[in-house]
Amino acid sequence: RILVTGALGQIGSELITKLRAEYGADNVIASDIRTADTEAVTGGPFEILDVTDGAKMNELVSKYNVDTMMHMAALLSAKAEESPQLAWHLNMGGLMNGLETAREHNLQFFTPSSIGAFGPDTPKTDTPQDTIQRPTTMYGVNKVSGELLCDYYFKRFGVDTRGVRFPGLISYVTPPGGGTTDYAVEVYYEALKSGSYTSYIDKGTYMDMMYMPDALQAIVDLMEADPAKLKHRNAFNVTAMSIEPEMVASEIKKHIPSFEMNYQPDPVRQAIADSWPDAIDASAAKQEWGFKAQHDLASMTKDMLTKLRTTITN
Ligand code: VAH
Repeated sequence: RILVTGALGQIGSELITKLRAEYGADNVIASDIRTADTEAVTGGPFEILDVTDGAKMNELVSKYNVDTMMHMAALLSAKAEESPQLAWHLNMGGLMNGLETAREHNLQFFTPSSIGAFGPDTPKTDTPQDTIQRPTTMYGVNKVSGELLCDYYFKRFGVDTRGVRFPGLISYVTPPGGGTTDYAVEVYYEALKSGSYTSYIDKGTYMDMMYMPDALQAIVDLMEADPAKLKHRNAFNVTAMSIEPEMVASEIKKHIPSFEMNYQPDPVRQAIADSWPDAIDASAAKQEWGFKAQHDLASMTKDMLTKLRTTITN
């Protein structure tokens, strides 16, 4: 049985649907600090859980006889920059509780890291799996600390911790809440709603991205991978495309020729984006557990616009 924290979040809400389809609704326990009328809450077991409450987390693992935890609850990069103290408390406190619970109950453990774990001193292109990680954001500091802590729990206590460094994730289901890569999601909504979008990230700013279905598949594949083949654990570089706003705009124009993209960079998020790599190298993930992304910018754009068209007009 799998316990998912942050089940109403950007990744969690879709991860729940995928896991329930794959392993059975009753075997996936969704949890979040709040409740909502969504599939995560209504489609199977759901519990209110504030991840900074380690005792409650522990109780839930016993109650449902959980053997795997997917710890998704976190504050994203831009939000973390607004409230660095809260970010440390939630991102690190929650992770520590997750790892301690995993140690006590011998759980398999997944938590996502991010391209935010890199910083301005990291090689910008072909960013290697093992490289300099000196991020300049609170989110990045949390992610590097989290990677180290997860590796520590594996080496010291034998907890089966696994993770990926996600790039910006794009989806038509749950909007992200306060990340730096959110422009690449918002642009599709605005293209359909108003025919134009003003990007807070400047043209020419390259970042890695991935379509949500590929991200969810990566989680499942990594968790099912043969541990004997894993040389790395926390966390694997994964990416599907390295893109900048103009590329997204011209891809959208193929479907909506009148679409207009404007720019009004937001200094905070632009600085965060500038400190991250342009294009990371995912070869370790490919070699060690067969990572593969199905979608590129063209197929993702087509699918996003088709799917959003039905949600927005309904
Ligand atoms: C953020 N989408 O912008 C997240 C992510 C790749 C960055 O971790 O905060």
